[in-house]
Amino acid sequence: MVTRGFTGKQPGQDRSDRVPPGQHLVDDFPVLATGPAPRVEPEEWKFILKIGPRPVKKWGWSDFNALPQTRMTRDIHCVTSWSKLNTAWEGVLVDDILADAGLGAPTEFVLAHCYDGYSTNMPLADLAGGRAMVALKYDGRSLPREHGGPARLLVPHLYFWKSAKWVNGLQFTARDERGFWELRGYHIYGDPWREQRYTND
Ligand SMILES: Nc1nc2c(c(=O)[nH]1)N[C@H]1C(S)=C(S)[C@@H](COP(=O)(O)O)O[C@H]1N2
Ligand SMILES: [Mo]
Repeated sequence: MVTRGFTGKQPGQDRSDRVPPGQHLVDDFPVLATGPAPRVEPEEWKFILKIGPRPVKKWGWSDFNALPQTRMTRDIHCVTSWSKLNTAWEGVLVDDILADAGLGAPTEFVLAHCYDGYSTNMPLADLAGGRAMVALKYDGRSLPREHGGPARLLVPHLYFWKSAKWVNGLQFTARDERGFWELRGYHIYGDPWREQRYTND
C-alpha cells in the first residue's frame, strides 16, 4: 500500500515539524492589512535607510533592482493562526542592502517603515545573516500589490506582521521601539515557535 510516507518526502520534512503551536496550514494566501493597499508605482518607489532621524542612503527602483538578488523559500506564520509552507520569494537580502550602504550595525534595533504608515520593529540580528530580505517577487512574479508590491520586508522566522508590506525604509534605532501592532498589544518580538502573540506571552 502506498501511504503519504512513501511519496518522496524526506523524514524530518514531516509537516508537523513545521507548524508552530496554535497554527494550522492553509493552501491559499490570505491578505491582511490595516487599511487599503497603497498604490505605489515602481518608478516612484524609494527605499531609505536612516540612523535615528538621519537619512544615510536612498535607492530608487532601478538602483535597488541592480543589487544582488537572492531566492528564499520559507514557511510563514501569521498570528491570526494560519501558516503556509514553502513560500517562494526573490529579492535583496538585508545584508546586501547594508553592504551597499557601507553600513555594519549602527545600532542593535530596526524599525521598518511603509507607504501606508505601518511600522514594525525587530532586532537587527533578525534581519542580518541571510535571515531576511526586501522581497520584490513572489512565486516567480513581481510581488502583487495586495501582498505588499512593489516591495515588502520578509522576516519569515517571526510572525508575519513583522514582514512589512509596501516597505519604504529601515530605520536604525538605539532602543527596540514598538511599531504599529507592537504598540497595540502584539508581542515586541513575535517568535511563532514560542507563541509570542501578545505583549505578555
Ligand atoms: N505596510 C503594512 N504591512 C503589513 C501590514 C499592514 O497593515 N501594513 N499587516 C501585517 C500583517 S498583520 C500581516 S499578517 C501581513 C499579511 O501579509 P499578506 O497580506 O501578504 O498575507 O502583513 C503585515 N505587513
Ligand atoms: Mo497579522
